[in-house]
Amino acid sequence: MECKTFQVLLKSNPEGLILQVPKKFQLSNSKLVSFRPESRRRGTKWSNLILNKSVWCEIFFPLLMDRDDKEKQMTKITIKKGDITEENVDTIVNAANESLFGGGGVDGAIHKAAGVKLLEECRTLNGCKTGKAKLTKGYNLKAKYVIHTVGPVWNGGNKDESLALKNSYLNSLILAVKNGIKTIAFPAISTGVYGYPKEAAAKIAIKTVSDFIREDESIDEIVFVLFSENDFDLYKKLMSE
Ligand code: AR6
Repeated sequence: MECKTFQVLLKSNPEGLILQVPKKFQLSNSKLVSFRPESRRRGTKWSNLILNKSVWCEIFFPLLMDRDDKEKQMTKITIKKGDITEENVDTIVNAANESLFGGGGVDGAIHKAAGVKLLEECRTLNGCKTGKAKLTKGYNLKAKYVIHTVGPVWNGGNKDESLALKNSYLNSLILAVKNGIKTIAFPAISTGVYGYPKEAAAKIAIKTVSDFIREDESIDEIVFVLFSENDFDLYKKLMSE
């Protein structure tokens, strides 16, 4: 008989003992066949089942049913080479400046494609601090919304630029979730006019997004839209590591 082992974790709480199994599986019944202490593996999503044992366990494959439907609901991260203004997603993210009054680069392209109404709405927002994010409608864009975030200006790396860049991605994702957004496209924030080194910025972008979707599965798809072939190749390389 084919046998596969999975880590499960038991936790004590006032209701009894909670068995956590990787989220893609559910137990078809609760027969546990052997027990083994293990350290918790990073990067696995867990779901809870109430059981009456208090140790790590191995479970035979026939006792598990693959939850294909659940798996499909997990957030997908994709990369694409192209112009973010063309993206057919719920929201695109703009790499803006603190005034939110438009500018060059992706900001200029987004304002041009969305039309003057975007600038009118941006004028009502009182700007946006570095690392924060604000939401507007998308107007003439395919995207229903634009999330405007302000990445850090690169200043040599000793001015908390990495934290500010992480916050730009994180606050954009938090705002997206608050607004029920299911699909979101990001440009490579801060890596143009603001001069953030591309590889360091890409690592922060990928890590922040990956960490976020481990905790929150409500977004269906996150797309990194890279404007140049080089940026696309860089993300491709980092995503495969
Ligand atoms: N689609 C996708 N990515 C793009 C597009 C596009 N249409 N156009 C440029 N990029 P930047 P920053 C890429 O300079 O560094 C503005 O003036 C570009 O190749 O747009 O955060 C704002 O008003 C680069 O990889 O944004 C601010 O003042 C990335 O988008 C300042 O620039 C970001 O480059 C913000 O600078």
